[in-house]
Amino acid sequence: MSSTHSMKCRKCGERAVIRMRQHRLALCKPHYIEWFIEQTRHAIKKYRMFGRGERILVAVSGGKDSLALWDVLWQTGYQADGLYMNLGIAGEDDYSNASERYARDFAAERGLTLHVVNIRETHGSSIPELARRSKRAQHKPCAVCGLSKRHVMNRVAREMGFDVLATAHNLDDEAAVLMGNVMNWQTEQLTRQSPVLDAAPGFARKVKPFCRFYERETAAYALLRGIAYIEDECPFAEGSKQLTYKALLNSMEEDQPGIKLAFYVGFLNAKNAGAFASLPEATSSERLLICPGCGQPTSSLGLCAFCRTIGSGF
Ligand code: Q46
Ligand code: ZN
Ligand code: ZN
Repeated sequence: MSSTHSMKCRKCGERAVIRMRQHRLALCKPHYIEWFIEQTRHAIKKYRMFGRGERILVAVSGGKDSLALWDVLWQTGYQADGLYMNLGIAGEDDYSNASERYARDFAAERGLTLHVVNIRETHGSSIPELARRSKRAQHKPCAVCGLSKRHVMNRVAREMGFDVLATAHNLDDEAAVLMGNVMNWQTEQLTRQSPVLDAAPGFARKVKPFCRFYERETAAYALLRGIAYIEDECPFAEGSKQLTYKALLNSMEEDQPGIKLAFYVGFLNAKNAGAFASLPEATSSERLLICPGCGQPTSSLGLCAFCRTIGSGF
């Protein structure tokens, strides 16, 4: 971590391994790990994400954020299984298979249960193949990928009786999505962007316990805990709008430490105070329409976006 050699841990005075300008806080390794876990617990309570008795399914990609999240939940004694979705993305480094190995090794080392869904084995086609066949997404599989991941997560959580679906979106992710929603005035998405999303009956609630962590903080946690994770990004992430927004927010953060957190938390507070309450789409839960193709909740009449794009035979 940068410029920490002379920094001392605020708690014990030992050498600090990380300095967080946005929190005016420097910490040594054990106190950083302690702080990180405590902050996660705080977010879980503050946003009423889940309780001790609930069964949690963590979506793991083999990357640092999701493995860090699973690690924290495991350490804090929550009942959390993992779900790895092999999307069949090859790239130079055999991206999907390589990341699956990281997820499997992580689970095996800790004696945790990992559920694996291989999209091609289960459904006959990989994500890039599905995208090639769909009219909308021939060049960029991300739209098809997002729809498919959501669909599979919902299905597995429902079939296996999980109460909660946890994803490891961090503050950088959430702030970039927020910026995209604001730039395009996507009011429906704005009303639905939340650390907790209640679901239709029979489906799992969606939660993001890391939504207030800077990406740098989750990376530091993974590193300090010695978690082995895939460092490559999905080859299709390159050139995405999300990355553009992330870069913009990071350059603002350079000048104004804390601006990213203020942007996101300010939005949540405004929403909480009813700033979006008059919008027709305002709801904290998914709509109760059910897709006749797959039986999952949808906001449209008739087939859901997934079934319309991929076909209900998927
Ligand atoms: S995995 Fe899928 Fe992402 Fe890769 S194809 Fe795009 S959406 S970039 S999070
Ligand atoms: Zn310390
Ligand atoms: Zn459907």
